[in-house]
Parts: sequence; C-alpha cells; structure tokens
Amino acid sequence: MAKDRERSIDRASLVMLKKADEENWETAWDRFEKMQPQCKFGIEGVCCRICSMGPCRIIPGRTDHGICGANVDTIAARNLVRMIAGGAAAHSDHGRDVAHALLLAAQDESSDYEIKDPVKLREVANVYGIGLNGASDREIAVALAKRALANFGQQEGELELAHRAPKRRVERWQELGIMPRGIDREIVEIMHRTHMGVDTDYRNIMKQGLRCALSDGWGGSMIATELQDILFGTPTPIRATCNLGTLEKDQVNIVVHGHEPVLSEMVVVAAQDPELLQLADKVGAKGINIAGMCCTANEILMRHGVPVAGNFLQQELAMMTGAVDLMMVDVQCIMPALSDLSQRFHTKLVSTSPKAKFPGVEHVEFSEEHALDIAKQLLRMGVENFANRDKAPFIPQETMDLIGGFTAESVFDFLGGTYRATYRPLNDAIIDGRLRGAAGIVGCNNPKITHDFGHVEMAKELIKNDVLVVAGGCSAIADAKAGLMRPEVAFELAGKGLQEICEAVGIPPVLHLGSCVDNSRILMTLAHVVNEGGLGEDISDLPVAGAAPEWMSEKAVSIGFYFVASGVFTTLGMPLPVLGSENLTRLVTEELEGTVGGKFAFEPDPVKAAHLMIDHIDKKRAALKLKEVMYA
Ligand code: NFS
Ligand code: SF4
Repeated sequence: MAKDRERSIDRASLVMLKKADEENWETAWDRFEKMQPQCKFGIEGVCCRICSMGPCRIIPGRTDHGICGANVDTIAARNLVRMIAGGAAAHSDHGRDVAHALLLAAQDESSDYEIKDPVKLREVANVYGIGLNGASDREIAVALAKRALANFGQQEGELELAHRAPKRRVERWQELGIMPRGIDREIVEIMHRTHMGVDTDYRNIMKQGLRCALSDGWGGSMIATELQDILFGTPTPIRATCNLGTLEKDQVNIVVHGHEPVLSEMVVVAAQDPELLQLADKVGAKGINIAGMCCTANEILMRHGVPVAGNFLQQELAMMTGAVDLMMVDVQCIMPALSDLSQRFHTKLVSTSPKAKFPGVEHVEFSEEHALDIAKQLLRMGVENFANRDKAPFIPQETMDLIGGFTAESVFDFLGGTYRATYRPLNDAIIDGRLRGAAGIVGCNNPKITHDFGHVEMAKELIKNDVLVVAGGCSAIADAKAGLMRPEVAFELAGKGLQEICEAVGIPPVLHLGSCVDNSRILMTLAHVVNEGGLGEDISDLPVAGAAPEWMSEKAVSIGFYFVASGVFTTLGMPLPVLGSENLTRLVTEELEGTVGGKFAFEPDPVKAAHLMIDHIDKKRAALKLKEVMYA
C-alpha cells in the first residue's frame, strides 16, 4: 500500500484512501506502486513496436537504430504524434457525435432535444458561410450539422473554424503548411506517416503532429463545444458544490461519468420525472441525486449546476463510499478497474456507448432517438438498486462551493458590463498592469504527482502574482475542490490587482471554463483578446501561458500541442516521452517557438512552473512595451 508518500492533497480523497487501506481495497495509487520501476524506454519514448521486426529499443552506444534503421529521433517523434492522433481522435469523435445529435434534433420534430441557443446557432452558421436569410432555426441547424459533419471527412480546403483565429495566426499556419484540412484526414495521415518505413524526418513528422492537433482544437473540440452550446444551451455563471460529500446519504445517488453530454443532459431532465421520484420515495429514498465525474461532470455542472463528485483519480473512491447506486459511463477516462471494483459494492455499473464496453458490466445502449426513455430506464435501475445499499455508507463529508459556467462569451458579459459586451475592460486591465496576464491550466490527474497538488499550487501561485487563471477538465475540478472558484477567495489569495478586478465584477480569481473539449473556449477567448486590440496582433504576442501540471492522457498531449501551435508557452508537470531524443526534445522545448511562437517546458514543481509562466508573461509584456505591473 502506498502509505509512505503523499497521495493527494484533497481531504475527501485522503479520508477515502485511508478507508481503502484499512479494507484492503486496491486503487490506482496501489497499482502505480506495484508498477515501479516503470520502463525507462517507454518514459523516454525510445521503444518502437510499429512493426513485427521489433520491438526495438534504443540503447545509446549499443543499439542506436532499430532493425529497420530508424534512429531515436524518428522513433520518438512517431510515438509522440501517435499520441496526438489518439487524443485528437477522442475529442473529435465526440464532436462528431454532437454534430450527429444536432442533425437528428433539427430534422426530427419529436426529438427529445431542442435548439437551446439560437443566437450561437446563427453565429456559428455564419462562420461556415451558411445563408441565414429567412431560414428557420431548424433549417440552419440542419445545414450547420451537415457542414460540421463534412469537416471530419473533408479532403481539401481548410477548416472553417480555424479561420476564427487572428489573421496573423492563420497566415502563419498557412506559411508553415500546417493549416488543418479535414479532421479525420489529419489523424489518418499521422497513422500513415508513422507506419513502418514512411516518414523518417522527425521535423516533418512533428509538422503533421501540429496540423493534427490544430484540427482538434480549432476543429473537433470546437465543434463539440459550439454545437453542444447550441443544443444544450451556452452556459452562464452558476453556483454549485463539489467533492465526494455531494453524494447524499439518504438519496439515490447516480454518478454520471465520462465525456459526452448527449446522455447526461437527458439524465438531468429525467431526474425530475414524477414517476421516478415517486418510485424513489417508495424505496425509502429522499430523492434522486445526480453527481458528475470527470468531464461529463463539467458539462452538466456548467449548464445545470449539478454537483461534481470528483475528478479522474476519484472515480474509484466514489464507488468505495458504498453510496453510489448506479454509475453510468460512456467514453474516455473510465478506469477498467471500475468493473472489478463494482463487484465488491452494490453499485450498478452500466456502460452506455457501443464504443466502450466492459466485460461483465451491464450495457444499456444509448441512442439519440430514444434519449429520454433510456435516461429514465437507467435512473430506474439506480432507484431500484437503492434497497441493496449498505445501511451505513462511508461518505467523506467534504464539500466545497464554486461558481462554474464561464465561457468566451460570458467573459464578455462579466468584464464588459451589461450594456456593452466587450473584451475592452479585460484588455485594459492587462495593458494598465492591474492584471499581469492570464493563464490556462488544464488536464488530468496522474498518480505520478500528488493528486490535485500540481493544479492547485500552480493556480495559487499565479493568482498571487495577478495572473487571472482559467481552468478546464480535471484541473478545474481540482481548483473548485480547493475553494479557488469562490469570488471571496480573491481577498485571501489573489494579488491586489486581480483582487480589484474580482471585486469589481464579482468573479472568482480562477474561472471554470468547462470540460476538456471546452479548452477550445480558451482558444476563442485568446482570439477575442487579440481582436479587441492593444495587445499585439497574434496569440503569441499575448502575456498568457498554459499548463497541464498532472497530465496523463493522449487528449492532453493533443491539447498541449494545439496550444503550442496556437502560440502559447505551455508547461507540463511531466515531460513528454521525448527525452531519449535530444533533437526532438530541443524541437518541442526550444525551436518550435521560432516557427509557431509557442513551446513546451517540463517542470514537475508547480510553483517553479508557475514562475516560468510568469517570466514568460513578463517577457511578452516587455515586448509589447506595457506599463509595469501595478502591484508587483
Ligand atoms: Ni481531459 Fe476529461 Fe480528466 Fe484528463 Fe480525462 S476526464 S477530457 S483527459 S483525466 S482532464
Ligand atoms: Fe523496429 Fe523499425 Fe519495426 Fe520500429 S519500425 S519496430 S524501429 S524495425
């Protein structure tokens, strides 16, 4: 058992981990300990399994080349871009499903979904050049959904949404030959180029990696975000609570875990169903409590204020409370360990996506056509399972308040005042030095780093130095649990300049911008800030930085690369698997800055990493000849 090192800074998680130790329940932290030492070839990116002459691994001075003759740069670059392809595929396939759901909803009068944001519908349709004159919402939505779906298999041309980037940025991408074409095409091209004996030039391989990552951020992920907003409503700031204490002792607890809100949106609706509530009453429950896990949590938090049970490393812990009557999962970041674990508890684990089944786990397949009925069926299973619950579940009592639901649009509303929606006040605050700059902290948890420590300590250090923080994915949940998403925390932890901003507009110093596909909201925010004027002409001119302090997934790699390719300096709490190749390491941590304007830095200490970001922000401020930071 991993008792000898700090596993988490989150109190609820520590309480559960202690209980797990006592009961001998295994967690990811335990499996992580058993896995030590982890393979150095893998960590450094120098193992190749691409063909069956291998596997090959590079041992300097002994085997400098694979059997085919591939050198360490080729091998590490191929491995790395395959991670980008995996991440871009996951985000984009999600986007495709949303586009499909929008199409069905718009074509079918009796659909359970409706178009909730007609303003955004028109705005996004406009980006695609869809004629709006006299067309109804439904007609526009059909046209938009079809155009978005076509973006995936598109062979020629450029992704329309990528043209929302500042003009200079688009020109740079075009000059470099990395303007994304079709989303699927970029992913397939990575798989082709990294097949045995195709692309050998690590720079050329990485160029395609950048183009693929851009097709995620300014393509698949942005389609997911924008079309979800159209279909489910664009979030507005909303109060909620988070952490394992949001599980209710005397209610039916339904945990929705995964990523795609097409189902969870309906679950939220179904939880109001009088018949189900009556049934809950009959089994002795005081109601039905929906709680989210991972990015699905972020989605329904933003739109409905549904409580968040936890982030990635808390999924097993939630089940271990014995209070979860049903956990439904769809796709991505679902630990296979849940299926064995669910055998030990009364929790009914149900998979819902044809793309993600688990041996021995009940499967109730979701379809958009019968969305509400399926949601009700799932809830009913949970309610009926309440009776099987241990009478004394073990729920850590920690909860925390937060405000979630910020978007690229609501930053407008908030900072610009009610009468004139504009980024002017935000830009001015940066220009006059009240704010030093802004930072986006995103990404996962990883047992290699004390759970939530990387996110929270970095965010605290940044806000202390008058850097406004926006957060997404599991990072946002970490900050929320630590109380950083309450407006009043500004007075305790933020620098004086940021404090003044937070007080004037009533926002927390750390803004929750949603799920991981919603990191595209950060891209749009950056584009708006550039377009507002006064801070340079490109994203790479802005005093901003990005970070993924606890990253683990391929999606995070894709996100990191689309930030860097968009001109953002980005720190990672763990190195990318490139250290075995000096050339590739130099490319991603130095040379990329000369072409795309962004680059990576690897720094495990979150406070040190925050200072790398602050130094970068100061460098950009100096280049823009901005005033000194007001309260330095
Ligand atoms: Ni993002 Fe969301 Fe979390 Fe990482 Fe997984 S849930 S999509 S990949 S672990 S932040
Ligand atoms: Fe080895 Fe080359 Fe095959 Fe990779 S592609 S496994 S380096 S022979």
